[in-house]
Amino acid sequence: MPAQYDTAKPAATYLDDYTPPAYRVESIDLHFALNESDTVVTSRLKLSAREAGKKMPLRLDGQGLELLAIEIDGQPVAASEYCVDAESLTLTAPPAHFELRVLTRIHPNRNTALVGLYVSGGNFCTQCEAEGFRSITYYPDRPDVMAVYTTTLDADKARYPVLLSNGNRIAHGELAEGRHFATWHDPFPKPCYLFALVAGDLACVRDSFSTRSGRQVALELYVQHGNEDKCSHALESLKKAMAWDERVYGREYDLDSYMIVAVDDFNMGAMENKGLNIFNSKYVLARPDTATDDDYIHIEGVIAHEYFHNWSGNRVTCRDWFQLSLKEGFTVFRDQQFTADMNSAAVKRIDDVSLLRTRQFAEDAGPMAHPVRPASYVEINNFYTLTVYEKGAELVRMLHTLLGAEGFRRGSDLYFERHDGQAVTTDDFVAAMEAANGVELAQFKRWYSQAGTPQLKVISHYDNNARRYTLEFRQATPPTPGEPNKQPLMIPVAMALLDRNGNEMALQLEGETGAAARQRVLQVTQERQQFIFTDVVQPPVPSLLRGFSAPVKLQIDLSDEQLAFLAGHDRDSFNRWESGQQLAMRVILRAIDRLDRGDGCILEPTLAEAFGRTLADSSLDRALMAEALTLPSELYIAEAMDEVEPLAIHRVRLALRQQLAALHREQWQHLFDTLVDHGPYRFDANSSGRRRLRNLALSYLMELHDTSIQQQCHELYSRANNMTDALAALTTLLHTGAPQSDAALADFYQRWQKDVLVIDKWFMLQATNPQPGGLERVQRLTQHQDFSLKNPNRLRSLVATFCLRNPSQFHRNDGMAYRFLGDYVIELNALNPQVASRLLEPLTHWRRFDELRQKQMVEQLERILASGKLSRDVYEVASKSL
Ligand code: B3K
Ligand code: ZN
Repeated sequence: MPAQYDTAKPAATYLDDYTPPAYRVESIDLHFALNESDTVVTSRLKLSAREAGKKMPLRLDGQGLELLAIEIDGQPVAASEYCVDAESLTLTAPPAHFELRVLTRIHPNRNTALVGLYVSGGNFCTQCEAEGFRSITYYPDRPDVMAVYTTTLDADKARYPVLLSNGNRIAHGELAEGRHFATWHDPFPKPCYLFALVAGDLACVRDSFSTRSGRQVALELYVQHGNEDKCSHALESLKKAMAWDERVYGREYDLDSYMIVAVDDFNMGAMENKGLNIFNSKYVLARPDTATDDDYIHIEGVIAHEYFHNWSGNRVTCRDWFQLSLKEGFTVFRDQQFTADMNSAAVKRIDDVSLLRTRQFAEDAGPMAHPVRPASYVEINNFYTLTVYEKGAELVRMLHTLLGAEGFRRGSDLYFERHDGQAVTTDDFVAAMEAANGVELAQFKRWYSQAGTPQLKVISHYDNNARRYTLEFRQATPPTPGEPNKQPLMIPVAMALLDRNGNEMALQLEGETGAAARQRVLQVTQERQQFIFTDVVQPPVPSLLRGFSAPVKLQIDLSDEQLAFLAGHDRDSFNRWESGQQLAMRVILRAIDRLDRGDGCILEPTLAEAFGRTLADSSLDRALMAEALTLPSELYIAEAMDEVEPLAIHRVRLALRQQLAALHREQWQHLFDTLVDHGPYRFDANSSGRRRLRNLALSYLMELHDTSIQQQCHELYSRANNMTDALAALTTLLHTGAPQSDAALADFYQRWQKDVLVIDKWFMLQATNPQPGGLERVQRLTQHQDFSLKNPNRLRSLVATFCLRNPSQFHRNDGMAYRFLGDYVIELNALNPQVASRLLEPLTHWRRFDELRQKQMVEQLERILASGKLSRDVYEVASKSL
């Protein structure tokens, strides 16, 4: 059982309290006698005091462990020499060098929190990050204690033929009573959060990779029997990632084998345990008929992310959990670069920025706002956030922008060289960037310690006579919990000025000499700052924050016409897309304002024409065209409103889609008819871009509720040879309330009921259905035989998806959906605190809504807090939200 807390407040941990560990662990030798109900863990630690001559107590973390025996250098420890409580074992006065042997018993089959050692699908697996190792054995469970591991697994041979742990297998053999064993040794010292073991009956799909220095690495992918034909994409992605890291970062793999195990019950996406990654099967398994193009992209990205951690995370790790972004922000940046290189760079950037602006900006404006390097936490698992991951990646990207690709590479080389085998801080990372480039980044570092999204306001002025153009920047970061006053940040603004034909003008800053560039990066460092461009021969249209060069909210005084001009002309694909989105956003917000006046027409001519031009532009990349023709999401529109009106947002966005569908009906139909691919499914940028645009066209057409289009859509569903098309067709049938939808939904279930990942999609597409009666449908689905609270994927695909991705149904007027969410948080709190606390997120944003909704949401938060024994995870989020 996870630790539970009564009304007594669990304590916070502070960055400022950091002290180095009192003891070093030279090596750890583990033995697991594996049984589902009772597993006995024997650990032998070689310990030495860090400061010789200074007698210090040794505190080991441990949770939910039954202590069976404890010995120092072969002698039992007297009861007076140690003490045990619910969270630790302390040796009061141990020797300076000694061997500690501890025997504990745990119960993997009762582990519903999926932290530590647990059972999934009849197999044993582990999840130790951040603090799961303490549920396996007593140990200094902190990342700055790095040790060499030797691990022996001992299990029933028939049930668990495969026995895996980190590193290289050094011994194996038979034991009495049908058992067998395997011993693994990992030569690289590592923190315990990277420990892993797997025991089970699994199929192994093999491949190999030869490194640039000529070493052969065995690649092994372990999956449930029957899934062997869904492994090739993951293995190909892994090989691409290994080659890419050699090429772009000069990083080579270091062990003889790289293993990945796919499990169905997993709290998050995947885990980078040294040499033995454990993955949510969702990010491994793919076959054209079971996985969509998005799944293919995500699998490639997550496989690469975990692989990249081998250097950014494992070889160089974090000193403490406040430094989490050291490995996560950097590794997300690396996986973003990789995905951009493998696919469409522009689409990748658009997707990442959309995620950041809808979810991270909301986090940064809410009660859980925290800096990329937080200063305190109650439960570290609550800090695996969009801020630490996505905003953290933006900070690394800004360094890349400021230093240039080569300077950044010099910095990363120095970082890896200086800190290989160490546990370090984000300051160390920036220091390596500074030292390698001879620059000073003191002000830049504020990005790590200051929470909140800066607002960057720009006022432009053109002086016709003097031919001068002025950009005045004003930056301000709104207060966040515990941080009332904010300092100015260093904001890199990539920019160009466009002339009336859309050409980039030469940029000459006042007082500067030398060749004039056509794109440059301005460094905004003060609260108010002016940049004056000279010899500007005509009034320009500014293209600012190109590629989204800083995670800020840009506000600029452009007219609708100027936005439309940029949407048609900007050479920076991100800004081109962005200008169209801003234009659509203005139209939507104006229509929401007018809603009470019953004005049915939402579409304004500037937007209608901009859409028309995009639709007619055959030179545009298909995937980018699809991005440009997609209206801002309901979540992003909500971000732009002072008081969020989810029902109005949905109504207006839908009406706008209907009007765009009707106005451009012929073009949509033309796209649908001509983008059809007849051959077998191929996953590449071109074919997936075509599918994306074609399915988008279909979804617009379906808003017209025309029977012949509905038939075409149903036909696409029935005949599709791939999941991308089948799912897109089924989703739009259902979400537009087409008469074929019930039958198609039933057909889909019949066809895929044995494939859990596809059935997750079946739950998900119903959870996002915006048709009236959403809550009732979801409640009925919770009674479905395939729904389970214990499987995080299933729970997320129905309950979390409904609450987060179906805003108009979730925020219904009577508040019943909030109560529904409250019920699940309370129930899950006891089973799986990590998943429960994440589920809570939509309620934390209550301050953004009208008074009635605020009251209803607060009621649920209070009910959760009063519901009895709360996990630290849920307690922290619920209490900070009020
Ligand atoms: N490092 C893991 C996340 C662990 C989350 C623990 N609550 C996966 C990743 O970011 O690669
Ligand atoms: Zn990661």
